[in-house]
Amino acid sequence: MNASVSPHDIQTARRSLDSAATVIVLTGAGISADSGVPTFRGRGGLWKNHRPEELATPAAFARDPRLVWEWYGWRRALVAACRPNEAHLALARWAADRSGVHLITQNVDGLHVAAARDAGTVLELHGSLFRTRCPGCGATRESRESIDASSESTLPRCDRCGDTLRPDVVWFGEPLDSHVLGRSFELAEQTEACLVVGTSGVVQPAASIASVAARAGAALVEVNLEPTPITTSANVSLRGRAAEIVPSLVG
Ligand code: BJW
Ligand code: ZN
Repeated sequence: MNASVSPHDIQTARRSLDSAATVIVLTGAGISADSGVPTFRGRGGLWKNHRPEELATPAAFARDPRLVWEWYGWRRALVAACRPNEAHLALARWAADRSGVHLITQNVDGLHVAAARDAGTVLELHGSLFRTRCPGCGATRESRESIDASSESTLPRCDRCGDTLRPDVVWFGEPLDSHVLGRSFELAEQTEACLVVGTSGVVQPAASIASVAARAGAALVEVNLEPTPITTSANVSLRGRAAEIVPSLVG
C-alpha cells in the first residue's frame, strides 16, 4: 500500500462506498496516467510547447486544423497502445458485480469502456478520441486509422459532404452533450456516495458534478496525487496513485 495513505483512511472510505446504495465515480486524466496516457496539466502536459488550452479549442481548429490534427493523431497513436490499468479494471468489475454504480469520465481515451463488461454503463462527458464529427453535416463515426497531418489536404474528410472532419471531443467554449450531462447531474443529485479519481477539478461543468453530489449529501471520497479544489468538500482524501488505491477501495 502507498506509504502516504493510512489503512484507517482506506477503511473509512471503503465503508462509505460499501454502505451507499448508489455511487457515482467521476474520473479524470490521472486514472489513465498509470496506463501511460499523459495528463493535461502539470508535468508532461505540454506537447511541442503548446498547452492543451491552446489546442483544444474551436478557434485553434479554425486557425490551423493541421496542427490540431497533428496533436490528436499523436495522441490517438499513443492511446491506442495503452491498456486499462488496475483502477479501470477494478471499477469495471465493481460496476458489473453490484447495482447502483455509475462511471462518469472526462477522459476521451476509451479505457473505461475497454475495461467495462457493459460499455453502456460509462458516461463519457468530453467525447472520444476515436470518433470523428463533420462540422458541415454533423455526421459522426468511429475512427481508429492513423492520421496523416502532413498537410491540410491529407486530413480526414467527410464522405458525405467533403468537409474536413474534426475529433468528436468537447473543446473549451463548447457545450457538452446535453443527455450525457443531464444524466450525470441527475445521478449526482441522487447519489449516496461519490468517488472522484485523478482529476484536477478545474474544468467546468464536469467538476461541479462532485460538488453537486456533496451538496446533496453524498459522502465524497477523493483519490489524487495532490490536493485539488474538490479536496475541501471531501470526507476522505487519499493521496496516491489511482492504480494502487482504487482496487483497495472497490476490490
Ligand atoms: C493522478 C495520477 C495518478 C496524475 N493517480 N491521480 C465556470 C467557471 C470557470 C470557467 C468555466 C465555467 N464554466 C465553463 C467554463 C469554461 C471552461 C472551463 O472549465 N475552463 C476552466 C479551465 C477555467 N469549460 C468549458 O469551456 C466547457 N464548456 C462549457 O462550459 O460550455 C458552456 C456552453 C454552453 C452552451 C453553449 C456553449 C457553451 C468545455 C470543457 C471541455 C474540456 N475539454 C478538455 C479537452 C477534451 C478533448 C481532448 O482530450 O483533447 O477535456 S480540456 C481537458 O481538461 C480535457 C479533460 O477531460 C479536462 C479535465 O482534465 P483532468 O482530467 O482534470 O486532467 P488534469 O491533467 O488537469 O489533472 C489530472 C489530475 O490527476 C491531477 O490532479 C493530478 O494530480 C492527478 N493525477 N496522476 C491519481 N497516477
Ligand atoms: Zn459532412
